[in-house]
Amino acid sequence: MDKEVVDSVTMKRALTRITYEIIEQSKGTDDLVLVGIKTRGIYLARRIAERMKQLEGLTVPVGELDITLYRDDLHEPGKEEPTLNGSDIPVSIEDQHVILIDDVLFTGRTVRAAMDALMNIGRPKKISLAVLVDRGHRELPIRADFVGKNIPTSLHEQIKVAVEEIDQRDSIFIQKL
Ligand code: 3GP
Ligand code: 5GP
Ligand code: MG
Repeated sequence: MDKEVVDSVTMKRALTRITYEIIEQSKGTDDLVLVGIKTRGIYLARRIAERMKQLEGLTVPVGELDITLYRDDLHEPGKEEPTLNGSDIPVSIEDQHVILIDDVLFTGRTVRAAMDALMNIGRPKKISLAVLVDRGHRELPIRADFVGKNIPTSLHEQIKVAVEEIDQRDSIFIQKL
């Protein structure tokens, strides 16, 4: 059974807060590059960039990374590593401050793969991480700099993130497996 834990208004508010936090904590935004991770992280990255424009008139480039998990046991931490499927980053990340953006942070393996991919493309001066949901259960020493919602979960649960762009609504659910 699904339980909605974050509604549309709360989700938009969390994204606005993350946007303000990024602006506040970045000393100037000239060197910022937002990079969304595969499906939903990409939409979140685009939204944060839009908010930056609306709120402060800032223009920040947005790129995309497609990191795919080979494992089909999506719900159990597997041993296999996520691999890079493709990337589209429109600007040089050399000496830039890259903010990786994803919907859910779980084991941290996707983010580790994303950092590897970035390092192969260039040498950012800094990489930060923004996630809409931190569901816990890290298997690597990785933490997010900007978090929309901390949602403690059991391994028998799954977080469902819906975004308007592809799911026709904004909301976050917990689903028991
Ligand atoms: P996303 O591409 O929008 O992030 O991982 C592929 C998709 O499966 C993800 O969509 C994610 O939302 C969904 N998913 C749901 N539960 C899990 C999970 O436990 N692990 C992984 N890797 N993905 C999950
Ligand atoms: P990690 O690599 O940290 O284990 O998982 C992060 C990636 O897997 C994210 O891109 C996220 O989409 C997906 N993921 C892991 N757990 C969940 C979950 O419970 N819900 C959703 N929606 N995605 C998850
Ligand atoms: Mg994701």
